[in-house]
Amino acid sequence: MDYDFKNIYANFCVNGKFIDCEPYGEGHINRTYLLRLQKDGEIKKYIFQRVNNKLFTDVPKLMNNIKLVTEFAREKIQERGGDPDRETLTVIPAIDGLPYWFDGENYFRMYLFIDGATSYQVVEKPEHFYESAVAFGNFANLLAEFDAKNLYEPLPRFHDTGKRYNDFIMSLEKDVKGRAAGIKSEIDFALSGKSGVNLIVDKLKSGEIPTKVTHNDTKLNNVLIDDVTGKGVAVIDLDTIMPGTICYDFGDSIRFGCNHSAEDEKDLGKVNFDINLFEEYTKGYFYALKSTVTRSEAENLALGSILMTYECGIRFLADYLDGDVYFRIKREGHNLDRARTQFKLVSDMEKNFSRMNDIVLSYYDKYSCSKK
Ligand code: ADP
Ligand code: GN1
Ligand code: MG
Repeated sequence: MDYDFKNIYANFCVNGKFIDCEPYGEGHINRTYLLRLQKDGEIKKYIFQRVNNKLFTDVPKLMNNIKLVTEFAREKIQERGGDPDRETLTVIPAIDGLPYWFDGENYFRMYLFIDGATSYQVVEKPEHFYESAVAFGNFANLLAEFDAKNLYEPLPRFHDTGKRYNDFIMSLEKDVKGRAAGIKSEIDFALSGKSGVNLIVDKLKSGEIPTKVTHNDTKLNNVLIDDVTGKGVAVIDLDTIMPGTICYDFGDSIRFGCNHSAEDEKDLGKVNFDINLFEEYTKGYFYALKSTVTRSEAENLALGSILMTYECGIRFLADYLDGDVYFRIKREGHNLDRARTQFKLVSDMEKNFSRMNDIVLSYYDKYSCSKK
């Protein structure tokens, strides 16, 4: 046990006898645990997290964002007759009323555990991927009605691929661990992407692509899929909700889900972009978003997929060069393995680019008629 959970959880508005608190899930950023308490003969489960306050430098403001978004979502879910305890995150307040507990060094937060649903690390059934697209699409619809003016921006320029490229160059120049010499082909691949890095950011700046409130971390393991119905239950991991573009949200889901291997697969022979899964996701996303997708967004969804995958690859590679200080690793070379899978997927997507665009535009045409 990493922390004195028995004492820390007592600072939250929950009651019950402590059973255990074990590491949970596969997130790369926060420390996540499943806390189990016993009350009246029943087991109560909670997600207990230590928020990464090296990255999120103002956790109180971050938690205020999450409170605002989840309270907004709760109301909508209730209006629709849904179950808000299951369909969105429920923040458990601390005894002082705040949505987190600060012990003088670390910030902790607690959510109701959403039971009977799974967070997948790889697409096991195309239907799950389709349903994840519907869930993220519905979430985007929900955020469209959310008043963004009180939203704090926790990680500015999070998906500014040009900035990510410059950060990569800095890591390469510093080469603090002396690792650059051993990864020449990966570095060359990263450098070869330079000309494309601003393609979407520039269109966002000019207004050609609309800025919307987006999730920004839409990988499959950030949506919970119901174990019985196979439908998306809840979109989770709300740390990065900020202004952005759906081209990035769509693209990040494609990056993670459109292949049959894990993000850190070592055998690149197993890493292949699957155009059929791409179509499944596109179908689900347009089904949920319908005519709210603009032509300029549709024209950039395939490009967003390549850019998100490339961006994630250069972030993993930069972190490998930096000595693995950002993404949590479980083995030597873990971030290098992750970068390699992303670069393999980028190459595959480039070969499929025109088919990807055709698929997106066919669904755009199908749903855009409701605009007329
Ligand atoms: P990170 O930012 O580190 O990715 P997440 O908030 O995504 O952290 O949590 C990590 C994992 O914990 C998720 O991928 C999911 O498996 C699980 N998880 C998080 N919140 C809940 C919840 N409320 N109910 C059930 N599982 C959850
Ligand atoms: C991180 O927190 P998690 O594991 O859901 C990262 C994303 C990356 C992703 C790669 C705040 O997501 O940007 O795309 O790893 N989150 C942050 O798997 O940096
Ligand atoms: Mg996560």
